[in-house]
Amino acid sequence: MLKNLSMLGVPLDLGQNRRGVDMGPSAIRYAGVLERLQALGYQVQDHGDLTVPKRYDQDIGEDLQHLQAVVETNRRLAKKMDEMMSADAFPLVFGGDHSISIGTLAGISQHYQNLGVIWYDAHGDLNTAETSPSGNIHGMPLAVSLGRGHDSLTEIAGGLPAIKPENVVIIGARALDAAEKTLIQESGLKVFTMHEVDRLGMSEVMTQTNAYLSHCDGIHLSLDLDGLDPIDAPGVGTPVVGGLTYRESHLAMEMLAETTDITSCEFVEVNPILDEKNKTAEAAVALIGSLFGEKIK
Ligand code: 6HN
Ligand code: MN
Ligand code: MN
Ligand code: MN
Repeated sequence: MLKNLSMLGVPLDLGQNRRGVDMGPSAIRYAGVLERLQALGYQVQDHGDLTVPKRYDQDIGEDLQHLQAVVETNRRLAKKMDEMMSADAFPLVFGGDHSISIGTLAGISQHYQNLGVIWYDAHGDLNTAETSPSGNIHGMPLAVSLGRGHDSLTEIAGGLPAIKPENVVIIGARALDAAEKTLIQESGLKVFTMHEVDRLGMSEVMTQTNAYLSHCDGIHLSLDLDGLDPIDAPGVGTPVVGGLTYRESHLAMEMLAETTDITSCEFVEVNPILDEKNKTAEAAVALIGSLFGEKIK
């Protein structure tokens, strides 16, 4: 892994409708992410937080809520990611809600032929305006990155899909909408639902994930904290019971550190207003520690 890291916060909360996730980057910084990475020997350049527009009253929209603000933020984020990649630093991004993946993947994917994506999440985030039960764009970023969705969202990656379906692995899914299940079947996305995690164990899931993505020339980890069980990560806007434990998640990060060459990552959906004493931000920072090579001995 590169020893130079570029850290960026994206305090966007308009991809969903619970306030507070815009404070995610602060909570993660407060939980000591910088010190943790420096102690591991990394040079970290903190780019601060991307400026995010306020809610536009005229931009509510029913099937694509706050579309204009989400598009504007992700356009600028894609540009920023591109700059960070060109400076040869490993990009580490903090959300904000998961709609920011539209911009991170749009910017990063330009630098690879075959970017792999590990989507660690309770959800598939595979909705479009037509299938979404909520109109919340944070339920759509994986679909958009695969080239499906409203033009103003897919155009952020230049009109071509940022990623290919055969380069995606979803881990921890347990709340898939009907249309998301159909899309998974049709496009052949690799999914380790909680059922598979239970049957195989996290160790085998990570071994198979590594083998599945071995042809990729870069691998982005998109970790939604709601992939974890709400007992371990209560500070999220869309919690789903029956999730990945803190220990399973640690093992996943440790195995990525040992065998899978992750080339960029983001930690999203930390909402300190819904949290218990910054527990979720602290879980995120502990997982970041493991991902970047922290060991028990
Ligand atoms: N997230 N599938 C639901 C929706 O509204 O589309 C929930 C999405 C949650 C998205 O947690 O990033
Ligand atoms: Mn999310
Ligand atoms: Mn989720
Ligand atoms: Mn998500």
